[in-house]
Amino acid sequence: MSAFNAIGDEREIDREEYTPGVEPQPTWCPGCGDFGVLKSLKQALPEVGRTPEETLVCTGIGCSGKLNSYLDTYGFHTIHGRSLPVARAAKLANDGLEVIAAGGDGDGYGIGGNHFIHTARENHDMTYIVFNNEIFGLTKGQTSPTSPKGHKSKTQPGGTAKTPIRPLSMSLTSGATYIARTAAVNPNQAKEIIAEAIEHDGFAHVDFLTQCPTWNKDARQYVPYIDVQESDDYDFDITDRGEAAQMMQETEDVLNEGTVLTGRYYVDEESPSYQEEKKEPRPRPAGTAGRAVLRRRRRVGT
Ligand SMILES: Cc1ncc(C[n+]2csc(CCOP(=O)(O)OP(=O)(O)O)c2C)c(N)n1
Ligand code: SF4
Ligand SMILES: [Mg+2]
Repeated sequence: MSAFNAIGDEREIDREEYTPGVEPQPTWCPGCGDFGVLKSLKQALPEVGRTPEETLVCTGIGCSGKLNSYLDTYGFHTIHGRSLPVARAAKLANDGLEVIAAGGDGDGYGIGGNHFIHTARENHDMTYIVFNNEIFGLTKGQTSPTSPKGHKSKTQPGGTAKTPIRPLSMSLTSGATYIARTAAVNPNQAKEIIAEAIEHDGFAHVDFLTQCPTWNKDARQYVPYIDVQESDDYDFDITDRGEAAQMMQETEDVLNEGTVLTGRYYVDEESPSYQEEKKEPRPRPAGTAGRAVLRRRRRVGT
C-alpha cells in the first residue's frame, strides 16, 4: 500500500525500510518463533500503509523484548512487564502514532498482567502482541504463566502443579475489542491477523504462539495448527461475546493436549476506543460553576 511522505506526496512503502542499518540481524536462536513475529510485522505494516516514522513499537523484557531492535520504527525498550503503560502514554501524547506493544508471556501475562487487564478494559487504541512460548526464554527456561500443568523446568523439576492462565478468555473478560491467536508456524495467517489488529480501532490483542526450541523442547506442539475460520468443524460468530467465549475456552482447553487452534476469536467494531471517547465533548459537572461563584463572593465579602 502507499503512504504519504513528509510533504504530503503519495509514495510506495518498501518492506526493507523497516530493517535498521545498525544491528539488522536478530540474535535469536536458530528456529526461534520470534522470527515469525518480526516477519509478519514487517509484512503487515507496509500493507496497511504505516511508515516507519508513523510507528512506535514498545517492548518489555525477554527475548521477545528485542523486537524493536530489529525494526527501524520508533522504539522504546521498557522495563519488565511495562510495555503497555509506556505505549498508553505515547498514544495519549500523540494520537497520530501507530502504537504497537509487544513482549513475552512472562512479561505480559505475569509481571505485567495488571497493565494488560486495564489497558484492555479501557480499550486503548493499540496493538498488543504477546510472544507466547510458554516459558521464560531469556532467563533460560523457567516456568511461565502459560506453561502447561505438569511442565518440567529448572524451577519446577517435578512438574508444575499450577494450571496455566487463559490469555484469550482473560482478554475478553477484561474488555479487549479484537482478540486473535496465531502462530509462527502459520506466517500467512499471522501477517493477516497482525494487519487487522493494527487497523482495528481499539485494543487489539494477538496471542502469538512462538516456539522456543532452546528451552522448551515441547515446541513442536504448535504444529499442526487448525485455523478456526478455515475449518468446517468450527462455526461461531466472532461478533458474539458468548460464542467467542465458548470458542476461546475450547481453544485453551485443547492446546496442551496437542490440538492447536488459531484464528480470530472476537471483534467488536462498535465500542469506541479510549481515544475516540476522549474526543467527545464532556458535559460540565453540575453545580461546579455555582460553587465557584459562591467562593469568589465569600472572598470579597459579599
Ligand atoms: C523486575 C524484573 N524481574 C525479573 C527480571 C528477569 N527477567 C528478565 S526476562 C524474564 C522473563 C522473560 O520471559 P518472557 O516474558 O516469557 O519472555 P521470553 O524471553 O520468553 O520472550 C525475567 C524473569 C527482570 N528483568 N526484571
Ligand atoms: S532462548 Fe528461546 S525464545 Fe529466546 S531466542 Fe532462543 S529460542 Fe528464542
Ligand atoms: Mg516467554
